[in-house]
Amino acid sequence: METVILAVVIAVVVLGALGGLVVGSRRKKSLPPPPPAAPDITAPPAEPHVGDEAETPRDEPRRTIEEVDLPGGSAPVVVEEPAAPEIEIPEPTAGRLVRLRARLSRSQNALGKGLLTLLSREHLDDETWEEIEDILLTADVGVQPTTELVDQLRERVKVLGTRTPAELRGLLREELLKLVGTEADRTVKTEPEDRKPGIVMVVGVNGTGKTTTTGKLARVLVADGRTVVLGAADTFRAAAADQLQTWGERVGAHTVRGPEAGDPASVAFDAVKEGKEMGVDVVLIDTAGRLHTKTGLMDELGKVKRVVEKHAPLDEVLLVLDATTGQNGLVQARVFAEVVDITGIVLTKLDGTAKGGIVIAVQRELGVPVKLIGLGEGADDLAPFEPEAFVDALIGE
Ligand SMILES: Nc1nc2c(ncn2[C@@H]2O[C@H](COP(=O)(O)OP(=O)(O)OP(=O)(O)O)[C@@H](O)[C@H]2O)c(=O)[nH]1
Ligand SMILES: [Mg+2]
Repeated sequence: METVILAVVIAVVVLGALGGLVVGSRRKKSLPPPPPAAPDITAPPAEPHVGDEAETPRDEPRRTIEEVDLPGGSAPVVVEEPAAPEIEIPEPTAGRLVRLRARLSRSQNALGKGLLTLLSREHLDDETWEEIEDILLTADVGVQPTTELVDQLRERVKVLGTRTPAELRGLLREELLKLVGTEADRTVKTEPEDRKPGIVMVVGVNGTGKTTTTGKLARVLVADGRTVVLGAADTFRAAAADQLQTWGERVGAHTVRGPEAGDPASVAFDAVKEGKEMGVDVVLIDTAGRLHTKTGLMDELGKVKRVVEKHAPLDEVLLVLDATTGQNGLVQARVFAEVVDITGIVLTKLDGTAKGGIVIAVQRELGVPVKLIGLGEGADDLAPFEPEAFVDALIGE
């Protein structure tokens, strides 16, 4: 009899402990599932009940306590809503070049200061004029524009007679502005009058800053209240489309992408198609970097343009040139211009070079204006090109 009482007590204690675990698990979800109960050989065989046969056999795998859906909302949340990406508000575009001017002058000042110092010399002999020429050539202004500038300056300095620093600065500013040009229309054409969306394609050799520029430009447009679709027509690398998409997501712009190593022309075509369907204002197409010397790749670019133009003519074809590559940029520019009609130049990385004179040289080469300049890796470090602000940055204030 005593054994029976002892067995009952043990059974009650075991059950109580189990019950405690269950209750505990309601409060604290991190508890591990209980160890499987040892078969109680001392307990008396339980009376059979109706429906016992229908019970789940004991040796079948069963849900652990952790998996049981408990009342009271303490069950683990299985489907987690992905956090909506935070949409950034890009900086306003007005006055960007003025804001970024310090970046430009940091590397360009050598040009302006050097010229002004030389021009202030008491005797402007041939040697001094040669030094002035050298400075301009080093800054990548190019031979022809340099000659013109020096001839003009020589003439005007002679007429001027005595020279104050302010006068010299004024002369230099005027002559540089003449070379840079103040007449050209430098607006990036994104909104044709008769249809939507505007179509912009970005081209250039490897690593010049095409994707970055496309992303920055999307931000500029969004900041100005436009809606944008991005076309990832760089199908060479999967990472390229990801890179563009990341830029798009930051400002809430949709990115159209295709399979890796797919046909870039068809991605570009689809991007415009989706842009039309979505009714957005502008479609920006990023293309793969390609060496101007590889004819196959250049032909492919021509095809991208032709295929997109089944929708509508391109409003802008922007050639992205890395300012630090200097004169080599001119050769690239020439070849790209032959394959796709370039309508504007973006000069990137002007924050890291004293070769700002390339602005003058490349415009001459193509007869196409510089429309945008890149002044850093930051998301809003792209500025509309303003000749006055640029020249002021070159020669310092
Ligand atoms: N300092 C500076 N860096 C820049 C500027 N524009 C782009 N870059 C950097 O240049 C590098 C290349 O930029 P991407 O936009 O990937 O160049 P890409 O032309 O798309 O390159 P591919 O697609 O490989 O041909 C990145 O590290 C950019 O951050 C700029 O204006 N200033
Ligand atoms: Mg790229």
